[in-house]
Amino acid sequence: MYTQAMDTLARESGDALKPVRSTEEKLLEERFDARIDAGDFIEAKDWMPAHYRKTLLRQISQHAHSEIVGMLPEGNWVTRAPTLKRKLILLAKIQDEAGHGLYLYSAAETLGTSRDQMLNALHTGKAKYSSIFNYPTLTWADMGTVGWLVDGAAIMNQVPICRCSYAPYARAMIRICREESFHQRQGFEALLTMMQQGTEAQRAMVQDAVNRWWWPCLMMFGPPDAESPNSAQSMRWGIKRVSNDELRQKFIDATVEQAKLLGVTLPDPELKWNEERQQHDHGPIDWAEFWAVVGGDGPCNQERLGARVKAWDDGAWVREAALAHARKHTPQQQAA
Ligand code: FAQ
Repeated sequence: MYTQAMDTLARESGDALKPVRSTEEKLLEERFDARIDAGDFIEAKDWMPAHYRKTLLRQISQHAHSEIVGMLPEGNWVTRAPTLKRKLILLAKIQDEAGHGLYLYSAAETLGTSRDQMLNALHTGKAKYSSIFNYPTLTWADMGTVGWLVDGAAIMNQVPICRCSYAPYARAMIRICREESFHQRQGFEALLTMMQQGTEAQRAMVQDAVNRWWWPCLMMFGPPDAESPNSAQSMRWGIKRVSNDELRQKFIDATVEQAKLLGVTLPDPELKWNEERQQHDHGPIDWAEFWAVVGGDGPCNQERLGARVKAWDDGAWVREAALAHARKHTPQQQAA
């Protein structure tokens, strides 16, 4: 399910493998490409190439997994929020993220896979989720920084997906982006409060959190365009509208100004405005760290996956009870 392999392959010259397609399929694909070129949205019941379906399933399910794994680093702080107001905001944010996971799993289900299959892929380590959630949240300032930077990066990436060619995904993203916007603002506001009304120690805590989250946030956008195997086809199909590097650059340019307002320093000595490009230059990103985290070797990968698997196992009785309840209320049962 998560590979990009085509189902029907024929060996041609040398070792190259090419999909076998009937004339009818070729026609359908031409019609599909024309719809994409015309900017049409594709609905669940429309014909679509198998590879388009697989690419969407991969991206939407990874996105759904990211939302529910993303609840864990924040859940860590619910019992330690400094005031009742902050605790309520944090709880609401975490609940929103559960909701985003549900919209996204529902959108992925329209492509013909079950939620159980997707969750099984997550629990067995076959499916990915965003690298960012494999970093620890060490202090209360991390909660503000996750809101400001992680949600900020998420919005930058997700706004263009509101125009994704697959309509159920695009519709889910519209609501998600509205809520992410609130998440980003509450994070910025929490940090601003600490920077403007806090003690010297609290300001240092904010700077330390920004130092730890900055580079992993830049990695959230994915590998550089030249090393992104999925980008070209996803852009062709209108699944992705803006490239990894372009989104990363837009995020940097927007965040530099916000950092000035906050009074924090972004931890990159090479970050500077380039008058000619009208964009900021930045220092090199440690892609070896990114791939290690994506490959399962980040600071919290085992803890995060372990927590998800435990939640699934501990919830078995709830699922069984819900099924038993649903069976009791089926029309056949009521008639008996
Ligand atoms: N982490 O060829 P590309 C959030 C993988 S939600 C892990 O460029 P693509 C809300 C990629 O899957 C955050 N893996 O791939 C929140 C591929 O592997 P595959 C999640 C990554 O798909 C906030 C390989 O590298 N957002 O934060 C990452 O064209 C706060 C090659 O990469 C989304 O999922 C990564 N960062 O572009 C919640 C948005 N980057 O699958 C709680 C939707 C790349 O071939 C608290 N997704 N990889 O084995 C996307 O826009 C795209 O999927 C990209 C990757 C841009 C993430």
